[in-house]
Amino acid sequence: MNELTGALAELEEKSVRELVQAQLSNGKDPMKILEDLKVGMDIVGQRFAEGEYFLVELVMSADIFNRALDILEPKLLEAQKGEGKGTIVIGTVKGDIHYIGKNLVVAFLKSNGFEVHDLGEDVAPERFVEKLKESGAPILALSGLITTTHDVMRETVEALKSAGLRDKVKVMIGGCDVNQEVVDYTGADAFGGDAVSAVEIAGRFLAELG
Ligand code: B12
Repeated sequence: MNELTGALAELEEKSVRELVQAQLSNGKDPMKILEDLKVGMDIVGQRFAEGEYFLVELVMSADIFNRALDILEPKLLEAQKGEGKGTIVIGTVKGDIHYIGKNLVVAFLKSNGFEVHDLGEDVAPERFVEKLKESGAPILALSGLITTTHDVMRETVEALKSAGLRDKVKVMIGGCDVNQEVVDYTGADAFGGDAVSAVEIAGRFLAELG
């Protein structure tokens, strides 16, 4: 575990901020810094699952990560200046309030030129359908960090079918424990592991839709 990952795992806010500043000043790739922070969050999650950390530590980790992101985000987005032309509806699905990763995906998509309708967290399938109809967006992006959200993602894809939208809208999913098996289970079209892949998938979807 490197120093930055360790500082986040130990919830040392001041060290995290100082390390991020110092590493940026030394020219370290902001994407690598983000990866180290993400690994730190995964360790916090593991410690929570093992009973070493409690909800208060999860909340603290989110706060520390967000503060680090305030420093990092402008640099991260500098490298993300694409010409995406499509419209995307995104949200964290019903029953889930995790938004840090989803917000990063939103920032990367916007920075790459996509028009993004972010419905926030705990979003019901009907709300996604409503926004897709209203905006005419050809892409839906669903985020979910808890495993119970896989069922909700599936319900959301079903709701698209019932609304007659499934052949007009491509669906990508992402979050914790999301893989091809979950794509198959939910009926989505693709999954992405990070914000960069969300941008790549969106571009691919648009090309496929013609
Ligand atoms: C911080 C945190 C919280 C914070 C969230 C703050 C907030 N509002 O966002 C708080 C304290 C609120 C929280 C609450 C809970 N949490 Co929590 N949390 C975490 C933690 C530690 C980090 C999540 C995070 O922000 N990571 C950093 C971001 C940058 O990464 P990310 O979210 O994965 O996003 C990236 C990718 O996944 C991807 N991505 C994300 N979305 C999408 C979408 C698309 C379309 C694409 C392509 C890509 C993509 O791109 C992002 C950028 O790289 C995780 C541990 C973990 N391993 O993730 C647990 C974790 C997700 N939480 C967990 C749990 C259990 C809970 C609670 C149920 C705890 C409780 N008993 O109340 C509640 C859930 C309440 C609810 N109904 O949602 C579990 C879930 C277990 C499971 N598999 O079901 C985890 C995995 C911890 C664990 N190991 O036990 N949590």
